[in-house]
Amino acid sequence: MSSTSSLRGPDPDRGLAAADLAGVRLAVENRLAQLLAAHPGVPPNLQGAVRHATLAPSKRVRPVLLVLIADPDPLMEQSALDVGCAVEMVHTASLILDDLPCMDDALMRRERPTTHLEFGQSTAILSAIALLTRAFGLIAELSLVAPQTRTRLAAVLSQAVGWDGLVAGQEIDVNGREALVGAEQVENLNWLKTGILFVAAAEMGAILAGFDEPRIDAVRRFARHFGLAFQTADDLLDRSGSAEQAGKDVGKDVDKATLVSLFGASHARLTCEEHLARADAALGESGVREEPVRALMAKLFGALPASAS
Ligand code: GRG
Repeated sequence: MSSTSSLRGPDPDRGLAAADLAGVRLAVENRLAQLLAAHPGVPPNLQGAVRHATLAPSKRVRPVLLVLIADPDPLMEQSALDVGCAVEMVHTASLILDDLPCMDDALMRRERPTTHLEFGQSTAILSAIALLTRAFGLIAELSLVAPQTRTRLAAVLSQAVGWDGLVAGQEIDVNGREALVGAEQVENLNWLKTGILFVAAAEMGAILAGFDEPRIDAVRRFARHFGLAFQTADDLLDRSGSAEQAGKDVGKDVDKATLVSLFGASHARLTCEEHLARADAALGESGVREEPVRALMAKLFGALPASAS
């Protein structure tokens, strides 16, 4: 792999955690760009749409989390990065589909016009299918990972995306929001739309790291609370942030049932903080190297949008 793939930070003087976080994120960006480089046989419009959606500015939370938990030795760096990129491809596919006129009808995503606005709806849908398919191909092709581990990774990702996972969350979001009445139902939607892919990413990192079941269970609990906090913060941003700050349309959820619209921003903020505290406790139990993961959480939640009600 190229020298840009090093997981060590570019500036060791900035301290190990900060350096690791920056280094992992850079390595993910570089690997994604390599994986989506020009390829014979791919129609230019389709390639353009895939690159437009995937290589746009993103926090890369899921792959970074996966690689931090996998904490790979130099031999396993590329495998961990590829699994992280597979999760990022699935996430990007979900964003492309979510933005379509028949779903959220969004104009801006990742600081760019949405993929269907730039490339048309048919190419946008096809680019999502291409990303989703490539994600599982990447996992199948991990030559340094044992076949049974590859199968396990693919199963974890497939279960997170499928008709009782991410897809179920989207179905409820698009066609069943009116029926959501209480906090429990809204949190279940947050779990399906966001938490489930966070847990899959974290679990895949733990599998690569060779954790035993109790540690994997702690990693799952950590990522579940992390993901629920993340979705709640996203809802707060939708309510009180700006499009520039978010890099995407805001105010899309004002008429939808969210913790913010049902119970107010102060309550949502409190819920977010509770999830973060629980995530932190589970992280401690998991035996994962805590410093870089805490640095990631601080980066994401350090500036939670102020209460708006
Ligand atoms: C078949 C992959 C697939 C999906 C079908 C469309 C769909 C089902 C699901 C959409 C789920 C969705 C859009 C959830 C929102 C999750 C969320 C919080 C997105 C924003 O994530 P960030 O902030 O975005 O990590 P960046 O741009 O930083 O990556």
